[in-house]
Amino acid sequence: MSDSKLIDGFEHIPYKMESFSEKEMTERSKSYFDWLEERRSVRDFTDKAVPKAVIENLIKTASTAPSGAHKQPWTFCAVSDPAIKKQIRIAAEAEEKESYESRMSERWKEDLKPMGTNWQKPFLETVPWLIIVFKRVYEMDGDVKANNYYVNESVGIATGMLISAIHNAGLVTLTHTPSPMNFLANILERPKNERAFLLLPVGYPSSDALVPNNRRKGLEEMSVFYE
Ligand code: IYR
Repeated sequence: MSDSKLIDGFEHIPYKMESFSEKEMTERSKSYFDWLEERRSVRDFTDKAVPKAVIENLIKTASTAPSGAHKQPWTFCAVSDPAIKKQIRIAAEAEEKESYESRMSERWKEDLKPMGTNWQKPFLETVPWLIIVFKRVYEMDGDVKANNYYVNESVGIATGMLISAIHNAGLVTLTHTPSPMNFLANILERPKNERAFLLLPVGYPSSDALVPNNRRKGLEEMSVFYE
């Protein structure tokens, strides 16, 4: 490329993007907020199919996230195979049952009451797709382990972008955190450098889906401006 430049021997290319007037910027930032404000975590899904091409686009969007030294330390496993979904449900419910019955503190369970959640996870089988996000803790450079950087931050950001992409597609999800999650690496036969990070069921909300009447913190409760 003619206007590219070498910095320390590495190619850098000009960055161009559209910018907006302050009025447009204010309107766009407001409408983006209004739109994301509509997003809710949903636990009741239909089995209506979602095209694979949509899931591929969602995953590609997540992978646009910034990451430590651009290592992109993530692997997204997309499961539509009913037999694998069933295996995941059985294993997740076994862990969840144990957690709800003996691993979680009383206070934790009390805090979860408004969410209307329990150890049963039928949605793991109902939904057309499960996306299981794995973090890649290290890469193998020959037979030497090379640790990735800011892995939790990077994969957390990518997952956030995935969640907004799911919302943008008119679909719903839930950040499901079965604990411990190592059964996912076993079922999906992932290599040793990958650890399960989050499980996101993706599909349509059922017509009678209910969500908790949560209120979000207002700006003054969750921000401080220093001007
Ligand atoms: N892992 C359990 C429990 C759970 C924990 C929190 I913190 C939540 O916000 C919701 C659920 C589960 O997925 O049900």
